[in-house]
Amino acid sequence: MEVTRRTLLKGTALLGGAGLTNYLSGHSILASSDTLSGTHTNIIVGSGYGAAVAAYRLTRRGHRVLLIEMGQRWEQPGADGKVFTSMLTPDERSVWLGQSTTSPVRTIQGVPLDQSVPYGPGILDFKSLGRMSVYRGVGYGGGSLVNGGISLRPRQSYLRNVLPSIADYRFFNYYLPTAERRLNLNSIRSQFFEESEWYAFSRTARDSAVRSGYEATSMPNFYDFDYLEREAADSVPRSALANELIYGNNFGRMSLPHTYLALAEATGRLTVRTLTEVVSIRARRQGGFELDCAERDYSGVVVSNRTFRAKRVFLGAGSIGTTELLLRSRANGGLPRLSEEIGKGWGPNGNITLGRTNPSALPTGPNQSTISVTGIDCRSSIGTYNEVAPLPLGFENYISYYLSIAETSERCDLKLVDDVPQVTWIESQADEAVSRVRQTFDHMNDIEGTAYRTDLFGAENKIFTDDWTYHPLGGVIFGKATTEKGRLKGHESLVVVDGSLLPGSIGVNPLLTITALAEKVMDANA
Ligand code: FAE
Repeated sequence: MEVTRRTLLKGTALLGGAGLTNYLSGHSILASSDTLSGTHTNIIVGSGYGAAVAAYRLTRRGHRVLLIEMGQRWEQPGADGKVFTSMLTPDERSVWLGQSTTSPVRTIQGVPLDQSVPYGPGILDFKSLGRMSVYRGVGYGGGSLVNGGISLRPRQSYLRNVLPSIADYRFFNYYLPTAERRLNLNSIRSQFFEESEWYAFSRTARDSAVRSGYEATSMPNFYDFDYLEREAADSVPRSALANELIYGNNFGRMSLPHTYLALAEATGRLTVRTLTEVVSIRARRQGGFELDCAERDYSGVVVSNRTFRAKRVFLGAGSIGTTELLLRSRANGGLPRLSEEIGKGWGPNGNITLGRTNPSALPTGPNQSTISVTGIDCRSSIGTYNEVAPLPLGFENYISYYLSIAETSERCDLKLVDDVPQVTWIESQADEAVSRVRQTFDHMNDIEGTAYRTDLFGAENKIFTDDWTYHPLGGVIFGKATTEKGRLKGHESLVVVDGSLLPGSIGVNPLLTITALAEKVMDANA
């Protein structure tokens, strides 16, 4: 019989949990030639964009690396034969340590979309931080497992504004193109886009934008568009065309385990330890660090604690994960020399969502691909970038749904309150972003004779969501909390590589900028 995660899980229950789960969580390391004893030269925390770049660059330079990731390695199929669930049928694989989904669109015509799920270490985390909440991917591959794959360059003029020290010729002409190449970006074929029933929703929104005098552009992605075309032709199993996205894609998604991390593993120098959360870091008097970790089993329960030693640590746990870890390690005396800058410069990247109702002459189609390909670029006029997002409900709903990213100067602090991460963000800090987005779509509604949807975001007839983000940024700002090499001031053998380095607004979806900045940081540290 093939041993899968799920048959092992069953076994875990039979054995009463601990023995087998210890075997499971240690499995990847036992299989490797590396050793747990002694001091590791390099430990990477997390496995999202920044961490994957660090793993790739270090291993390619001949360094051995231990990578510690708090989520699962998503490889083994469940009882339904699939590794990931669709958005319509979530289960214990879908939500990180929770018992209900938190859908970005809460209701349609008063009908709630959230569903109960069994508790487990699933792939998508929804975390309330006070007046702002965040979504984040959890697992080997981080955000690349769940995100929309939209990979855009920031405007140089805006980056110069928010983080001038990186917005130079080399960043735009070397680091961004390098990241684009290594992420395997591609774009939809225009003839397929114009003809496919799966992109009627995008064409309708594109045409409204053009009639409104806005620029509509095609957005690059790491989802494989050749595969997507074959999905449409029914010659391969469907994924983007089968409602798969925010809980993972079973096919087509060229996530980090297929690109950067695959190349790092191919060197034989990368050891991966999953279901292991780094909870605190301590500087050792004799140099190097100790990382205190909690190990979970596949039911999400912490089954053991373990400490690893490293000479150098690369922090890639994301804006929330890395900042939380550093704040805790400073507070408990583990990293006493960290600067007061830790936790500052945080923001939700101006994320606002909204829907518009189209007239019946402008259908959006019952069949919608989950991969967004059209962006409405109003950055140089209004300071918004608006991606046309799908609402794949399986019936004609005439809704154009958007995730807008508004340029904004609002920032706040990320703090630990009773050891729980909280932001000091207050509601009025979203006003600038909402006002830019309202300007963008009031004009479109005027031109099109259309109206906003009031039934998508809960009971209060809310038109814009301004209280959650897919794009948490900041907390460890490059050049402020770190040196210009990404090394933490006060503890320079700790190197930060993730989205915490970027101040809370970059005007566009962040994954490409995070990857490019990690390439720059690793140039100085590999
Ligand atoms: P990230 O990718 O979040 O990886 C951090 C990793 O660290 C995760 O795997 C965590 O499980 C792990 N971790 C955290 N704490 C610990 C700890 N204490 N110990 C061990 N491991 C830990 O970090 N961005 C775009 O540019 N385009 C999009 O289309 C897009 N769509 C999105 C859609 C969704 C639903 C979501 C949630 C995000 C989306 N994003 C998008 C945002 C993007 O995925 C995010 O900015 C990057 O993934 C952040 O990269 P980092 O390297 O900072």
